[in-house]
Amino acid sequence: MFQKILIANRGEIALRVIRTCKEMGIKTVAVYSTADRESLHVRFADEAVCIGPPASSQSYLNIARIIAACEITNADAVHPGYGFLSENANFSRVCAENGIKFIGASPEMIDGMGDKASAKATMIKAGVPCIPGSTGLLVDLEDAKQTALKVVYPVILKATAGGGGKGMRIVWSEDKLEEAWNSARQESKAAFGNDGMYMEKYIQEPRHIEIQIAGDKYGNVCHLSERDCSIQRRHQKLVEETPSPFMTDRLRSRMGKAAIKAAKAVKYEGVGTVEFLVDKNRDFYFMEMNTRIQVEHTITEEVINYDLVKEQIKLAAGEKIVGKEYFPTMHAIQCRINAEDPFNDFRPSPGKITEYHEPGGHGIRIDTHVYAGYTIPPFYDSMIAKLITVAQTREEAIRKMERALDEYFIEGIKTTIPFHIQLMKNEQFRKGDFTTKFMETFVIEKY
Ligand code: MV4
Repeated sequence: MFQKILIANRGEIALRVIRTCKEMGIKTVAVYSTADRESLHVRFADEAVCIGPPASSQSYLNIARIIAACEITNADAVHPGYGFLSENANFSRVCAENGIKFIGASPEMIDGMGDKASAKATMIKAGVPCIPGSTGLLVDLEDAKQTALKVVYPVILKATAGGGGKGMRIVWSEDKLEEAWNSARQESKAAFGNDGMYMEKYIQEPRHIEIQIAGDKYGNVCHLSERDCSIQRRHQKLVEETPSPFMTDRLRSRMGKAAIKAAKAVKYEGVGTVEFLVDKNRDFYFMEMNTRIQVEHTITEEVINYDLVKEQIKLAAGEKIVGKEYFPTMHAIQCRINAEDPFNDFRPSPGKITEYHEPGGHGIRIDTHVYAGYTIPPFYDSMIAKLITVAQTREEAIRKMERALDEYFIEGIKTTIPFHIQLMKNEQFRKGDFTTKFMETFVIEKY
């Protein structure tokens, strides 16, 4: 097992990883930018190294400084959390070259899954259901036209280097194709330095359901059930839950098998997520594979009663999966509490938290790095806390969430708590009747 892990991240996830390391008897090193001196991850780690000024590019994304911090502290592994360098093939490679275990995917895996068209080709070959579309990259506009005629409109153009909806265009008819083709390529080139595009049939009102997987270096893979992440806005997830209200035993079994097939096809090691789109007929399609611990891993932990970060560290150290099947009987929901103004187009609202009171009691979990007197810096992600409820049924988990949101007081800044309070009361949400389009029509009442 590792002696000392450096956490190449900040905020709640840095704290989350430190907590598990402590429980495992592993020493921890925090790294921080000058904007994060007062952050809890700095205080709770055994050691802390300042790695630069506030800008992420000069601190949390600065590979040379993070490797130097590993060397001066003698850390033998790095946990990258999510975001930042967690899916950076170059960082994974540099860690390996310096004899530091990267607790995440290999450079080859990150590159292979990061290129969406080639990831899809791999999955088609492995027999994982994928959305009908182009075979690999589109050569030119003419190729796009011909492909669209076969796929049948509406179609969607996607950037092969994409993610988070960048370089993506829905095209409803041929007369709109040229403009979409040009603007998607331009956007993709600017964002990723790569304008490779592929095409798919556009699935109109899908749900986003993902399967948590874990694989060991001996080729064993298991799945740990699903998470429904359909409630999102501009590709930012707002609420996640498990089980999905749309799930059936049969669908879970089919999606679980497909996720395991996907992971085995690439010899996946560690914890990961296979994302699927699920249409109204419960047909499902591979979208992408995430090679990191995700923000929403918490709800899976609550229903399977297992520490996924601990599992991740053990798998990275070469331990074997104890072949288990999970049959979750509980329901968990997570609300992402962001420092944003929900009455003002979710505009970021950094600043000082003057008063802070968090809910407690049975079935409530809060993962956060904030406290009364803490100042949220304007340089990073606006998520400041994750509020998770777990109960026997979805109905109870929602009621518990309403109760917890009512008890949650964060003063001095705007937060998304009022939005979540309204969402929990929404009839469609309560019925579990939602798709990825839900937020396009959800109206937040101002008060
Ligand atoms: C799609 C789609 C419909 N049809 N592909 C959005 C992000 C990127 N990873 C894939 N995305 C989508 N791909 C086809 N063929 C709809 C989306 C999509 C979406 C997917 C998951 C969660 C939220 C979403 C919001 C808008 C669009």
